[in-house]
Amino acid sequence: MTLANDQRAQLEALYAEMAPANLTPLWESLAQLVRPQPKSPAEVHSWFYEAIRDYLLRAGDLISAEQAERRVLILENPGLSGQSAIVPSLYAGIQLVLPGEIAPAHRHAQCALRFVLEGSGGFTAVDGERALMQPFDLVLTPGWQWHDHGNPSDGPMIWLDGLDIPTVRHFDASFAEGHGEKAQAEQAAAGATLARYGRNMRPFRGSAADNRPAHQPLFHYPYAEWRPALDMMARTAAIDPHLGHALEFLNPADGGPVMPTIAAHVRLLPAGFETRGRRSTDGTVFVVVEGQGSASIDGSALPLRPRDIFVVPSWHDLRLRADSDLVLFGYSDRAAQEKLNLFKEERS
Ligand code: GTQ
Repeated sequence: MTLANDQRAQLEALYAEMAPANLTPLWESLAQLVRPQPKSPAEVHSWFYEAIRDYLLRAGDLISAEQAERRVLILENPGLSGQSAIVPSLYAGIQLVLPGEIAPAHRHAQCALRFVLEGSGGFTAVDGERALMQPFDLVLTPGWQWHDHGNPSDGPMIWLDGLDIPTVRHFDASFAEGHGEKAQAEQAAAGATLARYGRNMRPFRGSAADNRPAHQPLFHYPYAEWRPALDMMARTAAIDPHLGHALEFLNPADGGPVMPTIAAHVRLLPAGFETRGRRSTDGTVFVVVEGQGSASIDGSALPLRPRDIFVVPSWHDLRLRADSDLVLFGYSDRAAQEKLNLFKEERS
């Protein structure tokens, strides 16, 4: 906006007068508010697993899981300092549960996923049913379901927590409560829901209406099942030049994303493969599961090594290169964006 000096001076005086009345002029900020395309305040960033692990284990010497309620180091985007957010809509943290510990039962409006990075035999119990966690399993805690975490194994359990905390904060819709009991009483045998809903089947009770699950019944997506599925896909399907061999985790109740706000997927890029560029409006958090390679994001390169975590905010061109077979897990706010008719992608 070009303004004559005296016009600018008079306008500034007017703004100063109206400020105590909590009024501001749109024309000074319109171009920032209604942008021609996304320009995220979040930055591309990566975290090295070994560095996080070190700090987390040191925290483990100083505070118990029970004292902390959740002993987690937040992965805070350097462009969103103080906001406990990895992209504007999503949170990521790394949680530690040491042998013998319990992270007490609670529930909250926020949806959560866990992606296991280290340890075997710990569990997340959701509404009284345990999911026994193995490396690279995906475990969900949909909103308002009781959950506690425990670790009867003899090594540390470490996983990535992905939640929609900033989205819930944005809508001023946070509710949470403690359970009262540290750990929930067992309501169902471990693996009961996985057996009923995790194999593309559902309990048969007669009519289709009676068979249809009412909500998201499945909360455990084991590595032992998704990893061979990716391999089989790589042997039998044409590769997507922009995504590699990619599989989305589904809510078996409706075939949609795993939770109302969060979508999650895995992908396999065979050694030597390089994706073409793609950008999308869903800020995405990635975990490297296996292999070595690199990501090129708007032209700058990030090395990729197992268990490192990196974030690609909205509308950044992403290209991936696999030096060895490269397997990635990713979650994003696409589930929310699609409901709001906001999601867009562009492939080059
Ligand atoms: O495990 O319930 O990283 O409530 C942040 C908030 C984990 C959890 C987090 C939570 C949890």
